[in-house]
Amino acid sequence: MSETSIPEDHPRYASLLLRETIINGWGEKLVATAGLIAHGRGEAFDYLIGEKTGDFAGKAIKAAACCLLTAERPVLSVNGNVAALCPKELVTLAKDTGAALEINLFYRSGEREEAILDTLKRAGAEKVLGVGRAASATIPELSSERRRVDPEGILKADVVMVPLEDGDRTEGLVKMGKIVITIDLNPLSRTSQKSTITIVDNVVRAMPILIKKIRELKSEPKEMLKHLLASYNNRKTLNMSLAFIAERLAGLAEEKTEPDSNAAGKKEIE
Ligand code: PTJ
Repeated sequence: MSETSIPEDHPRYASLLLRETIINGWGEKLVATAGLIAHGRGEAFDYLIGEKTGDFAGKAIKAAACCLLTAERPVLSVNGNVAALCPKELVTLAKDTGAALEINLFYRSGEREEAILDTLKRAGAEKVLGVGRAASATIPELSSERRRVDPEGILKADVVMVPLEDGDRTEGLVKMGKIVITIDLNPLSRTSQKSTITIVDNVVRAMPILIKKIRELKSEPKEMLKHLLASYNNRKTLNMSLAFIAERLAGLAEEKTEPDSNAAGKKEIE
């Protein structure tokens, strides 16, 4: 499917490779056409945070690990982009936490459901909820296809992880009394703002760190994990991410005005 091969010495190799993964996912019908646009938006925000996992994301990842480890019925909601970018990590996370995997799509079609199901199975998933008629329950107040959920999964869940999501359902789930964890590069998105725990990071960087954190904390007493979770403040974390971006950009703008950053001997253009 890929139209070009990316040379390994390209300065943007990692980012371009990820873009190819999304394009290939679109070719295989996993990713919605709008998923390509969503990815581009993510790339822009990744530039702003310096394409690295910040401390703000680290704090949210720790809270998410505590939350998933103490949940009674956790569910990982899977859309096209996340299925294309990190299917193996989704399956590992589900196995390590006992969470169910449920396909939930904004642009739902039988063809996409099947393609995502196939990808998850190839990545080692044994059971996947939300496929076909199984998505027979409804999230109140939602009119999009996202309203269709599995009565055995998201409907009954106490904690739902919705990586790379659109805002409506996050609000709907929170109104239903559920704890919502998201991974979203845009700290200003409605999903980021409305979620209980927001990991402002690229899903491909955050997922392996989350898995590692869960393995680290797994043997800790549940009471201790609940205590850690209670001390977490998502507003503070979101503010940290915004302050980080603002300071980083201010620093970069400063660099450009250093006199020695001009070519030697050239006069600055007024
Ligand atoms: O597969 P479907 O049908 O369920 O549709 C999935 C998409 C992503 C198309 C749908 O949920 C959508 O339209 O989402 P939005 O409203 O575009 O929001 C996606 C959010 O994810 C944006 O805030 C992006 O900045 C962010 N994002 C994009 N790529 C990444 C990301 N966040 C983390 N990691 C990424 N790789």
